[in-house]
Amino acid sequence: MSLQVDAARLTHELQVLATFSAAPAPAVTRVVFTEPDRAARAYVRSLCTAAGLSLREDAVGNLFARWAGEDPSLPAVCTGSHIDAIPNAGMYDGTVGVLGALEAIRALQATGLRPRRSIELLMFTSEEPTRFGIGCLGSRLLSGLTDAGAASRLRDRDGATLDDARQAAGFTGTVADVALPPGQYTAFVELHIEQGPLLEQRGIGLGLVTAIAAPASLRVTIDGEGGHAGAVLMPARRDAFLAGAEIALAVEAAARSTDAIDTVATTGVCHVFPGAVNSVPSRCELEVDVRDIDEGRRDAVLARVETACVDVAARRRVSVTTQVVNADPPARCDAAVVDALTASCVDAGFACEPMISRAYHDALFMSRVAPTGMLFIPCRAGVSHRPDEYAAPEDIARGVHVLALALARLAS
Ligand code: HGY
Ligand code: MN
Ligand code: MN
Ligand code: MN
Repeated sequence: MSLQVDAARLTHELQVLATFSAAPAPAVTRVVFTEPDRAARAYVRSLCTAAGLSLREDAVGNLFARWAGEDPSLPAVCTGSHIDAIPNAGMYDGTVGVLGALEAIRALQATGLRPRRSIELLMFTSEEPTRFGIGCLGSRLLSGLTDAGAASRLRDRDGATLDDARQAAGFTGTVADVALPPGQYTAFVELHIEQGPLLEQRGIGLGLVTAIAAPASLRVTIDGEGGHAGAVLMPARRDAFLAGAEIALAVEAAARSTDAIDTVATTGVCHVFPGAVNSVPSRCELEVDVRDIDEGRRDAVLARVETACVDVAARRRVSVTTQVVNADPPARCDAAVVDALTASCVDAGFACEPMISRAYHDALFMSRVAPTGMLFIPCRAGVSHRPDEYAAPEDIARGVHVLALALARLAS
């Protein structure tokens, strides 16, 4: 199959998409349902429409763009990723798997291929935890892991509910209808930047993901006693932030305690109240992210953090409450899908190697409802979730080329 990936067009589209941001370039901030997200969604919809795909969106903004196959009654092959971005992020995380998948479809269309099965591009809503505190909200709901009741209890920092936010963005359907019917797809493949340094270090252009690490996140709320920074003497203080600081250090110690390089933990969010330089913090809220490819080891870290919270609470005479927001199992990718990706790399004459994903992805949840695989491309120095995140056009084009061959193979 003489496949032509239009790398220049794709590079341009990624650059246009990056302009829909709440932060100045080169940073990208695109939080779900905010104005930049809504403008970005409209742009992606316009590109999918121009490619002749039939579009639909569900109640939480998952976008489905379908290229009808010869037999539309057959379960489709699905590919996709996300376009939302955490604050001060880069322009390739997720977007390569959305616009790259669109380019793969366009390249296949240009060959005159008519796939037996339909091929559907799925752009997942709210993959990042930024607004509602939990990652992969769209794919969790699609997989049925999160139900409408749990989703209705989600709030952002302004107290807005998921329903408030989605309806304001024009998504007015019923969240209970989001879950995919069984057997909707025969395969799901996500193209994504590695978000790590291994491919670049090894000089390999393509990574075949065999497993996706098990993510967990914890919310820690510390309540002490505030007061005047000048008047409250040190022995009398019950400083909520300092208790939080000890807990954050305990998070780091817990991750290091496993002696396994695959265990990671981060206290990425810290809110201090009332947040005045001359007021002793009365409350501190932490959000903690813990991951490992071994679920038991990950859970042992969570347990150590909980124990540290009890210890700090007693020693510092503060109250500490914890809430596990999510603690998901790791995912193993489907051997047949990995084989299809491997065969496509071989057909195209590209080197590839198996690897694990330390980042989580929508594929982690799609693996619950469809045989799933992921294809990684290198990103410079492994940097991601930073404005200097970068993937070279030739690496992106190579990933799109292999994705296209794999989609054609899976849809035949
Ligand atoms: O955090 C993650 O692993 C993903 O990039 N949201
Ligand atoms: Mn991300
Ligand atoms: Mn991502
Ligand atoms: Mn992802």
